[in-house]
Amino acid sequence: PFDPDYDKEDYIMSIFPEGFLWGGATAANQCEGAWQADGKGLSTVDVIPYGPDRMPVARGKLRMLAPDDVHSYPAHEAIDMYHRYKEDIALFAEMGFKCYRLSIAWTRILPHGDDDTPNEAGLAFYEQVIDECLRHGIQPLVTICHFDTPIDLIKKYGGWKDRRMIDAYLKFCTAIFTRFAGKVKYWLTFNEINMLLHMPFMGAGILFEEGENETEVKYRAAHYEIVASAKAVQLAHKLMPDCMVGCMLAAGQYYPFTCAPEDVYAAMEADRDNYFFIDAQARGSYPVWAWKRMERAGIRLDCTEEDLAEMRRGTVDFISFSYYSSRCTSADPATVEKYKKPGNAAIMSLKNPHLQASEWGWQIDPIGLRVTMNTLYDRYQKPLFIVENGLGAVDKVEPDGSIHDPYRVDYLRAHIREMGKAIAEDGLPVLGYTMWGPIDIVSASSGEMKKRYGFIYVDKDNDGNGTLERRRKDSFYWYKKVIATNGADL
Ligand code: BGP
Repeated sequence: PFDPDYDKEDYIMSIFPEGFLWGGATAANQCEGAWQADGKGLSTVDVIPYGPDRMPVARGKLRMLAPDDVHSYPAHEAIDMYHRYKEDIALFAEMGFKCYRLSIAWTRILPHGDDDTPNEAGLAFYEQVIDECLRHGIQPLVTICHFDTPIDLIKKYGGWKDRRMIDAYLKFCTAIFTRFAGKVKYWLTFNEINMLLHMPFMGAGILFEEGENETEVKYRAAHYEIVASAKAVQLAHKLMPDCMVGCMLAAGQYYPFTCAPEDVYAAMEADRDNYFFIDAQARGSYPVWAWKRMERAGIRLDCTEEDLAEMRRGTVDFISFSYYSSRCTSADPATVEKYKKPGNAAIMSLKNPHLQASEWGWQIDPIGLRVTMNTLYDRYQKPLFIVENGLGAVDKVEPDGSIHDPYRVDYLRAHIREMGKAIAEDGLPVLGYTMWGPIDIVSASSGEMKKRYGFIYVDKDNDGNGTLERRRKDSFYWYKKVIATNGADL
């Protein structure tokens, strides 16, 4: 399935370190299904509908809170990994995975978000999944919160608008750290914490009230998540001495649309919107320009001296991030108007005329991954972990059942090559690479099954039809070879 003319002389000694954590990443709400099984409570992602209302709800512009608001739709059952995780993890093991990034659904553990007694069925489920990984020699990398704030905490506190979320989050952390100590070595506190700015409801359970200063609401919530992250890091190190805890950013360097100084400054400022969160989590304080920005915007954080002390004490051990593409911006309104991307991309970016795009308009820039890695390392001087990278595409099942996805191999090969250069030529310390969506799962932004990322095809369409049967795509065998040669044979 890969290029038969591949010149074996290109074989180079692997440039990836021994023990490099090759694998794949999913999120509970996008793969498990069983969205109300065994005591699980409702969370934000359960009430974000499929179709045209999806993004307005994700952005907190449209309310969808009560269960009877929620019309069951295909994404709810996802790919039923709740019952099929043994088969799926065995397929990951067949590819040779060293690491599997999964998230723990908050409301499987604390159905109401801050229950005093955890839901044993939820703990038991994730214990089975984690044990299955370990049985196959696969390191679990657990995302504590992946876009699934409990609905009952939105009703009780207004989600992350309220400081009391910090204690609820730490209750959740205590339950899972206590149960999985010694089994899970790698943890992430919040998935794509910066998405809170762009999709406040999906990212932090925020619903705006009439007349609220939306920017102030978002930055106050960001502060509470940052303090919660710092306290979780300290708690993790206390309960699981040999663990490593990372932050997680939706990354992608901003390029200036031209070399005009105004564009260069605009790109720097746009990057800072997102680095704001990681500066706080990795350095343990807000950069001076962040205070000046908030002052100018009339934003008052609810930030105490104790909060700042917690932030200093609770800095992360590594920087993890998702990378799908670089971004682009301009200071010129006419340029923005002309090149602004259509559709519902969560993070603003102009169309870069030098790049091709996927069917969903996500532009493809492998060199941008190397640029982003170097920027992140220069800024934080901590090990990196790429925990999402992949290509969403429409795959076709041939009459003989085979699925040829050279476009996915091309995308991943090009990005792994650039990651390799960042390691071998730039010398960056990188812990691992868990590409996004090793198995077809529900798209977060579109709620579709049609946007497939996987090495493993799942027979289910946007309308929920299908047998859920799993099939190996050509890329399955390619990635197996990549891992077997520790990245030497791409
Ligand atoms: C990131 C999320 C993942 C995943 C990924 C792919 O923002 O962390 O959950 O969804 O995007 O995006 P999509 O699923 O929208 O194609």
